Amino acid sequence: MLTFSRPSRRRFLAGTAALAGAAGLGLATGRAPAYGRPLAAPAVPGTFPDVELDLVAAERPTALPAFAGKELPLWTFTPDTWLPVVRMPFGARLVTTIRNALPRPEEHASIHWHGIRVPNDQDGVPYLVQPPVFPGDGFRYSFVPPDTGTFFFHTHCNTAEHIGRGLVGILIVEGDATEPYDADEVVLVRDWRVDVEAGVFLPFTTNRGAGRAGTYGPLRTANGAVNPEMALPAVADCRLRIINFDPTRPIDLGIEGADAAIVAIDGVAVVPFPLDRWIMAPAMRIDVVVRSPADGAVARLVDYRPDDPLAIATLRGAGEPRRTGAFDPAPLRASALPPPDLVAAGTRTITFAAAGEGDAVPPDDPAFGLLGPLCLSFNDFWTIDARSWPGDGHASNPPPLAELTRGRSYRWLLRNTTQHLHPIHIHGHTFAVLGSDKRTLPPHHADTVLLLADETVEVAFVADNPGRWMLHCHIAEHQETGMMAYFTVT
Ligand SMILES: [Cu+2]
Repeated sequence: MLTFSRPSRRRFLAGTAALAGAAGLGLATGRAPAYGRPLAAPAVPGTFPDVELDLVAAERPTALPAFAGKELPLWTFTPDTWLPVVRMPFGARLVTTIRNALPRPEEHASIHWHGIRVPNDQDGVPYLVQPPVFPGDGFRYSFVPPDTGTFFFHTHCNTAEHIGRGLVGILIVEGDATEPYDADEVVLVRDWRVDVEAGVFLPFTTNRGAGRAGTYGPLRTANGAVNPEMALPAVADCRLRIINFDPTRPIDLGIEGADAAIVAIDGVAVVPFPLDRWIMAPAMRIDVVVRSPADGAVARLVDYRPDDPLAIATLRGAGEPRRTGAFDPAPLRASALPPPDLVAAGTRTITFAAAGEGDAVPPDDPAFGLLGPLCLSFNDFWTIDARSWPGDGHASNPPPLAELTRGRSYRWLLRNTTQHLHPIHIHGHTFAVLGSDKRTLPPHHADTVLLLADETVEVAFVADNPGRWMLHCHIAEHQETGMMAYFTVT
């Protein structure tokens, strides 16, 4: 059995001095980067032919490597692979047709382009911005992604089951590299709610899980395999696009046996800093540059969150060394996100809480059918500003959480009063993360901001994208049991 040392948490804890020195609202920000090179100028979109993407959401029995030879009824977007990875040049238009061939009547499926600042009618949230796409029907999306980076797409209803059955694709908008890396790989980390012996899915959601941290899967994988070995060129600077696409489980990611730097968070470039440990809750991404091991040697991506740290994937070097000299990862191109005006910004605290007094503690009975085919949830365990999303999925929209003025900046204090963590995802915009009252965070942007237990994180953004936009927890069971809201920009 593998054992791992535990790197220090020092880098992530906000000490008294850091808090005392922080500006503004007294939140801790900033961390000195360990590598010298600054971000390059933003990428300039080029002129390219349209990128055509044809998706058919359907049930396709699939024997992933992790399933020990058993086929399970995955739901996927393409017949070729359970995990389509679309790479497109910056400036091209993505034209997607989706046909819904899911096997259950009323199981609708539109596509949300997570992290991409699309026009509102392309955002894929059923009822809020487009009609639901029922089995037998289709829909066409057409937009030019305005940013480079690592994104993904998925449906936006009954997501605990849709994600649980595998329905996801990766979208990479290229053009952010300043010099070529020696490799560029996707590492999608997730559980499966699978009984491997029996070759069956376990219930995708339970009341007990939905009212607490969520229902974890017992089968932990990267790219569909348990601790897969990934071959990388030896002694090379390799880009890994690491995506947590679990419905529920956060990981505390680190690396053993190699130098590695975080170069982007949620697709947005950051000045490279060492990957020590980085907590990634569902939907969060980091782009990492790792100096791969020598020929035949290995390094490991590790989740330090369990009591016994777990190897997520093994990186094996192969061939002649590609690099010499000290590790100094090439930075990416800076984002062109609009900088919020922090002085003129409208400010507000938004509170994420459990419904009722104290923590949400539902009955312990197993809950098959907690969610119905219309993304119905019959339980309200969680609230945003004291209000649960109504218990009928997206079908009847409550009043908006906030009505924002187009072009204005906003500073939000996202306050978690619960003992569980919540990754809060914003649609149509990207947050500048200003600081936390619990941790020292590097300056960065994110479309999915992690709130630890009892943590408050300050974010800011320019409300420059008109429409109706979701703000919700990306733990699928929390989203579906109340922790979901929307705001308007007009
Ligand atoms: Cu949550």
